[in-house]
Amino acid sequence: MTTASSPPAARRGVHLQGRCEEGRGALVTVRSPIDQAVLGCLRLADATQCDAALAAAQEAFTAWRLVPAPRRGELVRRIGEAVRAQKPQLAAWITREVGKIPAEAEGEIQEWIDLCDFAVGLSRQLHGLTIASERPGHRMMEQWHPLGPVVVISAFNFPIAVWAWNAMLALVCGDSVIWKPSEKATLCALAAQELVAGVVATMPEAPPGLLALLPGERAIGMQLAAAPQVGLVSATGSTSMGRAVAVAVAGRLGRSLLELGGNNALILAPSADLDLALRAIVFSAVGTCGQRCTSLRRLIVHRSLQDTVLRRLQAIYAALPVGDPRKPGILVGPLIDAPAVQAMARALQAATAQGGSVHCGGAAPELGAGFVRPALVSIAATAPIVREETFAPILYVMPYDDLSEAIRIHNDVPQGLSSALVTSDLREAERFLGPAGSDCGIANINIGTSGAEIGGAFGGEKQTGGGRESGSDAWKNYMRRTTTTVNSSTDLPLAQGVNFDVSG
Ligand code: UN1
Repeated sequence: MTTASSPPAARRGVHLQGRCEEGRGALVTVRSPIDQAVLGCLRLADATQCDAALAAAQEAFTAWRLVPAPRRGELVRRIGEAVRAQKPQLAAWITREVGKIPAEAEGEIQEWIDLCDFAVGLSRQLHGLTIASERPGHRMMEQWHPLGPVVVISAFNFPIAVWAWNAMLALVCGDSVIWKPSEKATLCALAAQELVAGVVATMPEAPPGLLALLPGERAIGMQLAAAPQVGLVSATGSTSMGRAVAVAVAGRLGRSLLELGGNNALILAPSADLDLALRAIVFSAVGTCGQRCTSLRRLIVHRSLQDTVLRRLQAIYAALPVGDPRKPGILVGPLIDAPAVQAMARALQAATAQGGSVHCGGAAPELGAGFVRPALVSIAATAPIVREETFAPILYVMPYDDLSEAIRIHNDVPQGLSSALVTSDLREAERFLGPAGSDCGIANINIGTSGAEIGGAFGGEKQTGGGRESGSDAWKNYMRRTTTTVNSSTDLPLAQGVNFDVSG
């Protein structure tokens, strides 16, 4: 366990190349998915350390909530400066530990920087409303107050950005944060934690325990989710993980914010600009080796375009530079681990068994154990496999004849994160964006499904979990609202005209 307040001697344990003995749980060895090189080893936190972090976060919260919000923003401003200065080093950790190409790893750190800028502005805009009262001499208003310690459970695929979306907002909102990163991306978390710990040390108002890191196994996540003093549990990852967290939080009537699986589709209409569409499709389908929640998994293509699009996609896929992401020009790095490679193989087998044709793609052991080539699969929209999210670069291609059918196919999956329509037809675009169109939290026109900016609310419906993180009014998740009525008159009129006269 590390907290921002850890004495320097303890923080020295957070050495990324070597062993970190600070935890008291299991000792894990971290290997790079690129070449299985050992990057370091660290001890995970145990249950006692989890309890200690919870107590420290509660204490930190009671102090931090009283620091004026713009001063809280000052801490985030300083964090943003430090992240700018260390962007290449942080991005390099993402490349080494989860295999992202440098451009995407730097993009992830840029999301942290952007979120800092957003949160600093927000620290002077945590606005409530004033509301007209029906009673003379009365005034109504809403206020937003800090909520409590926030637990962030993050996934390996955005090992820093998704924590940052949550943590930077939580900080300006007056909350303390405990971060349980993915077991597959602990070193990225240690690098980010070391940075914020250094910044917290520059600000006397920032209390010990304000930002804690608890690398741990599933049991630690569940212990955090069940803790009654936690104001919000924000969890990103698989639907099964999210369901377990949601049940634990609901069991104590707590608040959760879930960003879970996606099964994102793009509808390619006859009027589409095909060159633009192909670039959008390929970036969304193969970027991050298909391991974004927003990755494009289903291409619903108008039947008149199907042959041309498949031919052009096959040519692009055949030339895709797959390999060691540290080499120049590579666009697709490895999958995170061997189980991910096996899951991709299983999905391709299922697709074939269900009548699909695999045009290209699959394991590429000649490049290294974790490498795969992105797959293109022609398949019927009714095949059960297309309803599942496989965290790998598989693009299922299916035809449609009219837009109503395309939207029906589009929405006929359990998940509801991101969606796109490529069209030059305004009427089609507005139908897709309207109430009977895409049922996802993100609906795009003439761009792909992935690569959202931080300014919008990020998240989705159905099994994606319903949460919204990052921009827009997502900050309200991290605060509690009070509705207040102030009576400055000498009378006590009751609302709704109720008479309730008492004598005496
Ligand atoms: C995720 O995969 O959990 O929109 C987050 C995107 C990124 C964030 C993805 N900005 O693809």
